[in-house]
Amino acid sequence: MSASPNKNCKRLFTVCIEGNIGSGKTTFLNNFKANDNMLVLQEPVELWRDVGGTNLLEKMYKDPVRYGCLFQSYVQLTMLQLHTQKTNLPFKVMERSVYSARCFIENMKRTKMLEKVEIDILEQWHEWCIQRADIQTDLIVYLRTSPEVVYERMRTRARKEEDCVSLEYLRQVHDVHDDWLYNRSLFSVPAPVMVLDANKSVSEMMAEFEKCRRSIFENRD
Ligand code: DCP
Repeated sequence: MSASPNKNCKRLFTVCIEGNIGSGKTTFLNNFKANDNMLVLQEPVELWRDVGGTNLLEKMYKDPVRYGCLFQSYVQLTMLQLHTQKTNLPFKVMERSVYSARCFIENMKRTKMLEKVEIDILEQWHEWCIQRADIQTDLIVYLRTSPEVVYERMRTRARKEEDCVSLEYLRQVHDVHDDWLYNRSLFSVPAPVMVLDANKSVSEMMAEFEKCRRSIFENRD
C-alpha cells in the first residue's frame, strides 16, 4: 500500500476501485457487500450492453472509430450518475469512476482511434465533471496487474463483447492506468492511492482486501 486515506473525515467517505480490464475489480468490490454501512456500486456494464435494446459495448469493440466517442460519452454519464447517487450511509465504494474513464479516452487519443474534435469534446466533458460536479473521492484503490495475467483472465471469463480484445490493447490500457496512478506522470490524481498487487489469486487477494477494509475504517474514525 502506498498511501493512507484522508483522516478525520466525517462526511461521506468515497472509495473508487480502479485497474485494468480483468484486474478483479468486481470481485474485490463484492467483498465490501458484507458491510451494512457501505453503499457498494458496481460498474454499469449492464447499462452499456443494453441502451434501449442496443449493445453499445459490443458496437464499440466492433467499430471503435464509429462508436468509441459515443460509448465513452455514455460511460461518463453513467459514472457521473453513480458518483452523485445519494446515501445516508457513511461509506460509498464504487467500481471505476469518472476519473478512470479518462484512461480510455487517453488511450483512444494515443492510438488515434478518434478524431481530434471527438477527443476535445470528451475531454471538455471530463474537465467539467472534475471541476463542477460533486464527485469528491477520498481513496483510490489501484488493483495493479500485468497485462499477461489479465489477458488470461479475460479469455477465461469469455465475455462475448471482449472476443476481439488483444493483449496489445490490454498493454495500452495498463500503461495509461500505470502512468496515471503508479508513475503519476499523466493527469492529476484526485485522492490518495493504495496500490495492491492484483496478480495474486482470489484467495490471496482476500488478505489484501482485509488490509484495505481495515485501513478505510481506521482512517475515517
Ligand atoms: N470499458 C471501456 N471504457 C471505459 C470503461 C470500460 O471501454 N471507460 C470497457 C472495457 C471492458 C468493459 O468495458 O471491456 C468493462 O471493463 P472494466 O475494466 O471496467 O470492468 P471489468 O468487468 O473488466 O472489471 P474486472 O474484471 O476488474 O472486475
